[in-house]
Amino acid sequence: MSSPTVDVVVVANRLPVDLVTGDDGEQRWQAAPGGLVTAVAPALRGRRAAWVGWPGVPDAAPDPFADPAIGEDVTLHPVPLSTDEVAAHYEGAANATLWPLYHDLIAAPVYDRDWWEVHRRVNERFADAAAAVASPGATVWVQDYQLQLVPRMLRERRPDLRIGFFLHIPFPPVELFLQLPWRTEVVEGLLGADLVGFHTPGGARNFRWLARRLCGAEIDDGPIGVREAPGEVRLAGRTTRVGAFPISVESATLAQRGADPATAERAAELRAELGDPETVLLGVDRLDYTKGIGARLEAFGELLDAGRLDPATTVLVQVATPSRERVDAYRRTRDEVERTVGRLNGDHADLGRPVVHYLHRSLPPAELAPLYLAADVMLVTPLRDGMNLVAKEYVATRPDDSGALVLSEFTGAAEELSDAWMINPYDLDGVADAIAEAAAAVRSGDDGAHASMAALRAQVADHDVALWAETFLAALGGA
Ligand code: ADQ
Repeated sequence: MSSPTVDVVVVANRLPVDLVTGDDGEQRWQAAPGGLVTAVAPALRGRRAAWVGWPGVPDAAPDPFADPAIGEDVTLHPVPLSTDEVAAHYEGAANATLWPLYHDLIAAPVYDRDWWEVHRRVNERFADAAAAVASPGATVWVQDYQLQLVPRMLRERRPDLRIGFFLHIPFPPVELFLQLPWRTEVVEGLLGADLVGFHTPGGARNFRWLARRLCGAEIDDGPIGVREAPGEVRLAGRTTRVGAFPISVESATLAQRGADPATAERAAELRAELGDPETVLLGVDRLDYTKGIGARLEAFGELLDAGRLDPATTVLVQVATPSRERVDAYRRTRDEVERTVGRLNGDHADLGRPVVHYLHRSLPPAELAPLYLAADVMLVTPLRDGMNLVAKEYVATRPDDSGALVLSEFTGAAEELSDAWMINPYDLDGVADAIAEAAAAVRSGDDGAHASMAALRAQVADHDVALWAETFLAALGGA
């Protein structure tokens, strides 16, 4: 099937629907979990659009199709990956090389030349697929760290296209980035775009500096604004703009869900099921070593050990989505988290009353909302995170100014949510103090805590994900 007129093409590692095999052995498409669909899909509505991505299972090569969950106007173009390509490109170059390198070397990146060779080939396949579907002069929006080589490859194939790229993870400090054996190739790959977007001005500045250092590009040294005033990088007669576009959540939808009496009712039930504790602490994350789950558990344990929190009246709920379970570092992280949960419960729980309730699974949004309402203190403690949508979801879902957000300063979200209880996740005393203070402030209905939550809610209500997509696409249109 060909798509004769496609004005906008999204190119992402995954399609917005996954091919899954049901209990009956039949394969069918199921809405893919994750924020990218929610973030990008609304921008495609009402436009003739295509989405190019991997269907999520090795060796599957279905024909292009449309899915009612995404919209009849959006043609989905599967890019097949073999089992070996999933291992080398996705689990290898993307998740064992680039992911740890871009997250401050929390885990040691593996620099494997064979993986990179496959990674390059897979990026070419995505570029070929995008080049084949885009109409003349169409806009192509390439997403994330797995596809950084695509903008240049696509420009070589289709110089008529308007190409945008957005990086969902942090762009690292320049000294760390310089470790990458393929550093120039990555920067040149991104410079194929007309607009390169990051969550924060810092990421954009790092990239601009590297474009000069590694490619000899001419750059302007001016400040880079948020959602406006991108910087410029000029190379070989072309200009690439680089800017900061902090992603967000569907604030109004979440607020509506949070204000629904059924959500409040379920939240009350949840608190009762937890034994009606005075204080509920909550963590919701993909089970990833970047998320700092260990740090928050350790800090919580120290508060219990020191008698600063009472195990009879405090519980911590940790929901952790299984993630990248075939990558070694993720298996180790899971083991460590589960060992710590076991130790904390062994030391502090009573029969039938755990102090840490741990779920290793994903919850549907309808079940996350009551949890957010039930939580007095939300713990978002990553060692490094591009943005962190969970922090924004918690704030957007709260129906009033109660509750508290403990937030790592190493998240992109910290630049906007400056009224949170800010922590350095490497400073366990500081994490413990912030948790104890936030819990006490919520318990006593402290005015300052209410004012903080009011400011956080206003920030997220005014800066939702639609604004993110609109400002990026508007800047790309003007590029
Ligand atoms: P992630 O690393 O996946 O995203 P995050 O921004 O927190 O991190 O988004 C996770 C999403 O998954 C949220 O919408 C959250 O509700 C959901 N989720 C997490 N755990 C869940 C669970 N147990 N059950 C159900 N849902 C769960 C990457 C970057 C981030 C960046 C986003 C978007 O690493 O820094 O914010 O992309 O750009």
